[in-house]
Amino acid sequence: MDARDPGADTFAAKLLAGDRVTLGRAVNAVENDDSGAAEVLHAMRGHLGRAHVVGITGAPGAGKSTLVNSLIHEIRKDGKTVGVVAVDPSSPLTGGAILGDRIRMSDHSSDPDVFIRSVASRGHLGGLSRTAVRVIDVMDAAGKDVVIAETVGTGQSEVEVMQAAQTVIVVCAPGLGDEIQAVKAGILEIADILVVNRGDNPLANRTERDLLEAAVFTRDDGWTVPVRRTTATTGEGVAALAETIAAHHGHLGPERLAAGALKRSASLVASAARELLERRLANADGAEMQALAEALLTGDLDLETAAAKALNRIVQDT
Ligand SMILES: Nc1nc2c(ncn2[C@@H]2O[C@H](COP(=O)(O)OP(=O)(O)O)[C@@H](O)[C@H]2O)c(=O)[nH]1
Ligand SMILES: [Mg+2]
Repeated sequence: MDARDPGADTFAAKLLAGDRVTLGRAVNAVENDDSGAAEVLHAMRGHLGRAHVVGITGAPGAGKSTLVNSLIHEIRKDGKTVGVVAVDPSSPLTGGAILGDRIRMSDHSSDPDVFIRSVASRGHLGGLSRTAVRVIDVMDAAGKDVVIAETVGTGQSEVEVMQAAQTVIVVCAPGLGDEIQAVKAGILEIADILVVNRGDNPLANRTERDLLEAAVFTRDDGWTVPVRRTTATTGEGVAALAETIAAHHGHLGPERLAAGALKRSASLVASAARELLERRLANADGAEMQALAEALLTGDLDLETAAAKALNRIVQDT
């Protein structure tokens, strides 16, 4: 950017231009929900919804991080830029698994067009999924063409992160014995693409067959969920997977891609509204709140009515 451009040096301009240091700072601000977060959200306005958001989920040890590392190679061959958000709810303090993720994706640590960030459960007041989705948003606004979110496919927060993805990949691995459990748990239902990783394992054929029998179906929108086999450690099958991801992107088309971005935008609005409400509640008129509390105690009001009245009050105060 031209140094004489008055906007060139601003935080927002640097973020939107994909400046690495600024992107790192923006992600920190969003993660810590500190005073800089509002500036980041403001800067992102009008710049969301360009990235293809790809979710990768599956049991621990299935090879997701290794697969992401291989996938980045393929995506970079097309000249596209990549952001990765690795979500780990299981490592609150030590960050052991997170460290592992970083090592497995370390091929790309010197590539300026690849930005990788791990999000652990430590210290996220607003919830892990909200933080992760916001980090996805920041990477999108910073111009990453593809944003990959890796989660361990179990808890509610991971499901929420996958809902923010436009293409969901469920990774299974032979020998973990969880394919059928995954079907039962409904996790395969969210898959747009199924992957049998550890393709070098002798049991991979069997897993592939099981999945083809248990899980392949054609969606209402005409997409037949494919099963791809990969060996993440060698990269075998990963080019075909990258093509399948691109094919799903093409299948979605602009309207449904936009709908995915709209969903993330809606989640931003909802969480901002929740924060606003809590702040207002904390600052609400003491006497009025006390009157409602007394009415509840005496039985003049039931709890729901009292809450509705409190809500009305703080909304009127705008
Ligand atoms: N043999 C083999 N090992 C793999 C493959 N993919 C991953 N691994 C290994 O499996 C372990 C767990 O991989 P990781 O990517 O951390 O799994 P994640 O927990 O799903 O992210 C690591 O030691 C990887 O090197 C594969 O395709 N074949
Ligand atoms: Mg991992």
